[in-house]
Amino acid sequence: MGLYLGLDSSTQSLSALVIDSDAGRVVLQEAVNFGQDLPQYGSPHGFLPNPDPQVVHANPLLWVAALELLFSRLKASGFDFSAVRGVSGSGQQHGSVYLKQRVSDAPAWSTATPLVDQVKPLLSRATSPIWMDSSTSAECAEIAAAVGGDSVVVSITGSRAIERFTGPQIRKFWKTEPATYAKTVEITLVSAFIASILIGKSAPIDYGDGAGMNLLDLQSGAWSPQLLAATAPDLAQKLPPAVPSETRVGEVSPYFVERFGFAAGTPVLAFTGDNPSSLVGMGATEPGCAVVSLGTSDTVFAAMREPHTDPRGYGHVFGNPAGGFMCLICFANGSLAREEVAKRTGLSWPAFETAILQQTKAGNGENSMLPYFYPEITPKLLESKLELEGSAAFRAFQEPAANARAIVEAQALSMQRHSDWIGERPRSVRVTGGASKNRGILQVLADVFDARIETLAVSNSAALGAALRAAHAGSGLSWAELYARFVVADSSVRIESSPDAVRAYAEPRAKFARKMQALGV
Ligand code: XUL
Repeated sequence: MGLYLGLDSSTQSLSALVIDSDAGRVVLQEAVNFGQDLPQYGSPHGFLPNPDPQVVHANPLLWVAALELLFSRLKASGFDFSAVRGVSGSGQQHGSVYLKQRVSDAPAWSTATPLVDQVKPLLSRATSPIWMDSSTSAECAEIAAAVGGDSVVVSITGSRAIERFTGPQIRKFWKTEPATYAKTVEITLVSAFIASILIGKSAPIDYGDGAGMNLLDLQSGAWSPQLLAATAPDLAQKLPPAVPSETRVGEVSPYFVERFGFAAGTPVLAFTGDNPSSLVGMGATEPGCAVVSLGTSDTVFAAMREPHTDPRGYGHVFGNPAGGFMCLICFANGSLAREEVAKRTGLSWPAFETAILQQTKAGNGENSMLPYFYPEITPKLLESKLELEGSAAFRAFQEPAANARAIVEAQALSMQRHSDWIGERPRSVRVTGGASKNRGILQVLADVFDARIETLAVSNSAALGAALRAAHAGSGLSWAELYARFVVADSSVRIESSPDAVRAYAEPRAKFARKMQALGV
């Protein structure tokens, strides 16, 4: 039996998924929800409330506590950790953790004390800026200016200098807290931080996640001296090395062997970002397959043979964990915006689906929405921008069905517009993430993209991707063999576009484009 464990530390939860690579079976799935299961961290959605909507930080100890809780639950349920042949994982991208002692230089984890208490003294900074933070516009401009403009940043790193990316966040930290920056000996990503906890050593950063820092030279695979210098002093010494995603970074530390019963020497493969991991979990590591992920953030991504970049400047190029590159566009107003509409209209989630499928029509009559309840990444809006156009009741969120359709249509139109630079129009789109269970949303995506929609039997594609990566490294099975066993379409979901609905979106699409132009984005 070849069991492989995949972990995904996302914005709101930490999940585990175990596969049996020989039997082609998902053996278990379990998750810890940060807000519900660890309320003592005061982070109902996984991050710390802040009066400034542009500043979004999380407590990195919450992620450590979640790991310990998740493993305790698995052990209590009778799971035999000693059967695990390899582990990998993924994390929300861009978020950074600041240490005044490297994990490699810290005492070995002791089973006599909770892990959180042993990690706390290593932190130089109590909080971690995460991907939702948009407070670094000044630093982005400074970095771009220092290297000769945004086009230079794009040509080296695959993205413009972007607010949530780690480099601009590090620069802001250096500018605002220079003494603490000087004391910091290691700056790592969420993914590599969790890997470090697991192996009890400082884990390297993989190309998939490392490309979301505005620091990695995509062609050489090394930190770019130009961007390091433009970001903050002595940064080269503070970053772990960047490595290919298939690197074995260590083995599960004795702490986890003793406490949970892992076999000594269980290998750990480099962790990566949640989106690169999902690319694997969706079986989309070869070009030609577009993926829409509907989570806290919505993302659109696809594998790329050669890196090419978004002329509007919103899209990114990251490392593809199976080799080569992937492109990604990220929308911050994902599920939190959908939930906000559900809250304001009093619609339950099933009613939200019925509203779209049965009570409203493609194009939504005279009703439309600019759907930015929060600052947005794509298009870049540093402040919320919520505009409703239509009947008075609709504008007051008192036409629940039309309000539900409006947010979903606006999000789909935005995804389509902002992914047009990827290339060919996709004939089929694979959809994943919590909201991919909502057939109303899937139908709108089918009609806006004029594409067939597929969902997969396993919806946690990031955790599945992590387990598949561990299995690819450990089992000798090829990607094709693993995909044939685990990337299985959900045969109950067959959603095709409807020609009438496709036609009905011509005018809303043009109107959405006009709104974007009016905003200058
Ligand atoms: C991608 C991004 C988000 C986070 C969320 O660039 O910022 O999708 O990875 O987990």
